[in-house]
Amino acid sequence: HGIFVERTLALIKPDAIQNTNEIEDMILKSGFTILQKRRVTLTAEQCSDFYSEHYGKKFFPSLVAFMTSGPILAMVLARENAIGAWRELIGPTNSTQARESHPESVRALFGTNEQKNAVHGSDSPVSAEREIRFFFPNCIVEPVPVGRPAKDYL
Ligand code: DGI
Repeated sequence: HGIFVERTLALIKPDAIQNTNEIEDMILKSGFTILQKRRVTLTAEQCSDFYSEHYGKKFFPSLVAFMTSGPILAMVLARENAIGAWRELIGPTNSTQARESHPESVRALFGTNEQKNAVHGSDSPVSAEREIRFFFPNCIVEPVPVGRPAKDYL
């Protein structure tokens, strides 16, 4: 019962890493708590593992090349309905389309096209659990009641 915080994985991709401060401001103004933060540069093998659901698609090689082209920032975000709320804030996958339909979204503001789209967000609870563990193996991912001190769920 009650209101439960949820966690999601956010990535700031290489094309938007210089906009980290503005994106973090949007995250905090939307009521998220940033529980964990880690700057990493993925190897092609790590990136292929992270995006394994897209293996074999025609854009997969360029997706991996792009995502390994520089540092990314991985964050665990917490909020009520964090997964849906972060997907809403980032907007549609294609940044060009996002500028038409969701002009205030992160992808509209900081992305370029369907590949260079500034940020990632988990699309379901199962994905969020897997993706949080991928970057933060020690992070507890079960939802916990609002009001619990942050240190209890780091
Ligand atoms: O969950 P999303 O990131 O919104 O989208 P997704 O899981 O379908 O795709 C993962 C990433 O792969 C996406 O952020 C950008 C890239 N991508 C998806 N579809 C295309 C694509 N890149 C290219 N070049 N072309 C595509 O059709």
